[in-house]
Amino acid sequence: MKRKLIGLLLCAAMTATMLAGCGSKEEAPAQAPAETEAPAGNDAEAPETEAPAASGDVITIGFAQVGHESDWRTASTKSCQDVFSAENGYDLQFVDCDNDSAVQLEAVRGFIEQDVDYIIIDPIVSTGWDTVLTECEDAGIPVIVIDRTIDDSDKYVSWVGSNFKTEGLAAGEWLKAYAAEKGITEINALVIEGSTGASATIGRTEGFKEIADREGWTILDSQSGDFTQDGGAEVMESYCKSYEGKFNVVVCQNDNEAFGAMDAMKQAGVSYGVNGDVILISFDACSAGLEFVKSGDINADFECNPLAAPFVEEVIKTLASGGTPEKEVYMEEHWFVNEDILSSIEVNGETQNLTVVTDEIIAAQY
Ligand code: GZL
Repeated sequence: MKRKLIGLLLCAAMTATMLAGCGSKEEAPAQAPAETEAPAGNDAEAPETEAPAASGDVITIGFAQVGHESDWRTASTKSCQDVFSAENGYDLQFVDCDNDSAVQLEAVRGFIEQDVDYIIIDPIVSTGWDTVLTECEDAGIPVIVIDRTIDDSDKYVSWVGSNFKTEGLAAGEWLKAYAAEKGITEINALVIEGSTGASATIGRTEGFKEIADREGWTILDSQSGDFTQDGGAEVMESYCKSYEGKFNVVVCQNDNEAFGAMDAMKQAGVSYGVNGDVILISFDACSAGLEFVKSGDINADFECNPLAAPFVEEVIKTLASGGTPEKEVYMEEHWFVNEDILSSIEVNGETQNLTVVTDEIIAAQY
């Protein structure tokens, strides 16, 4: 009976969402659920509300997570484990897919077999999803996507995450404004990309390249460091040999790659950061990354908020009460810098503030 009811609610929600989705391209960052004030920094705490299991039934959730490759990923996993806990009335079936897409598809099929109530997916790559999402739909199990996007199917109820292209555009617009302030007229950049095929990689690469092309900058090379510290170190070591003395900007698509890149540049005798020869840009803005921004080793860090679980629970509560959740829920994010020489940048015609990193912000970050 429960499956049937959820199946009916899901069909109603999908139909209503598809109708509502047409033309609604508005993208307003999600505020922390009404019951909570997001504390300084960006830790949106789980809302103090009654979980949908108030009826006494335990809600089973299957969560197919990308892996354990970065600080960001650790925070994302913890966010879900904290919200979908036994004391909150959930049974969370968690699978760490270790960056392996085949394992991730198998995990989702396993959740269907287990007949869970909801499935959460953070898709390792953005394609190859329609078949398994159709199987979830046929089984009447609502799917909620977090973080990275699925680009070849819309058979899911909601997606909660970030606009990765906006993050890339913001990094480019900041670099343009920063270079002007510093009297830097020529940009020769090296990019360390995230995991190949991940929407976070695609979006950040696309956004930064759009500004680079507009400003006539040179991107000397762009290779994947797979969002890991080892990957960042390996690529940067190779870059220091191949492009010795030719680059003045390094863009790492997450903090862990930046940690590796710093080690490699140090080894190669290349100075970086606010007082160095190379401007270092990063993404994610985890606490460890912001420590390096505050020390001046990283010039700017573009946040990608991993704390999606409170917003996912809102989607589940809406569904459980027969409502139609938003198809897209954007997380609130900040652009962090070391120096206060710029207060804001223009991204897509919108003024976006820059935040100088403080100890309080670091303490409140993830
Ligand atoms: C982005 C997320 C990325 C992070 C990395 O939303 O998918 O994957 O930027 C993580 O740290 O590995």
